[in-house]
Amino acid sequence: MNIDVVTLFPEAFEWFRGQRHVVNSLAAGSTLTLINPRDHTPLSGGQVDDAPFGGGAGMVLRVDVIDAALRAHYGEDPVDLRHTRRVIALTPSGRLLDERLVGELAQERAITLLCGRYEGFDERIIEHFASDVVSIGRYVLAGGELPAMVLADAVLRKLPGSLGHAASALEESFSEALGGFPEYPHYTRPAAYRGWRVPEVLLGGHHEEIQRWRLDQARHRNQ
Ligand code: 6GU
Repeated sequence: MNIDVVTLFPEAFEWFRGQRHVVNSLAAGSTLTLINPRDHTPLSGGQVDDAPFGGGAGMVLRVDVIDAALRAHYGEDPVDLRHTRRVIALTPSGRLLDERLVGELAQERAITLLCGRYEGFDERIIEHFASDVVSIGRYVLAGGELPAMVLADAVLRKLPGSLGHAASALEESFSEALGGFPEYPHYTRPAAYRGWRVPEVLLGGHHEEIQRWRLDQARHRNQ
């Protein structure tokens, strides 16, 4: 999968790029490309945003700047871009990111994530360049960078080669068998700590019983 991120803060992704499953995904052929609108702005002084028409606090990302950045990177009118790849604007009021949307995006060959900053995007960016508008939760963050990393993290770990073959195959079956989430409780050594004992069934080595117990726990947790 090719993930392009349009962000005024590409350096924010350095940590993310070093995460094991991201490194694995990139080694397996995925790409993570950062596009900084400031590098492409037609305005002087690196300007990318402006005061909102009608007044109000904060600054708004300009549509001409995002147009120029997308056009420079893709070599086509960004109005057409969304017909060949998902162009996802990240804003707090968008469609909530959930496992289903993650699964949907993991099927794509290429996606572009638009990170807003300040008060957000000029609405024409969303209207004319975006195919999707996505939010990671009903709260407001200072920008779309963390949401972009959350989305990319969730999508990349779905791809083969990200978690290592065994782990991902295992996870897949858990996910289906447990109705969407590998959400049973986990325990490791010591088997008893301060009198807190690990459930006996997990210590017995009876795989069917363990599987039944986990399924039961997962069901109860998801209610
Ligand atoms: Cl996608 N952006 C911002 N700025 N805040 C958010 C969000 C996105 N999702 C939840 N809060």
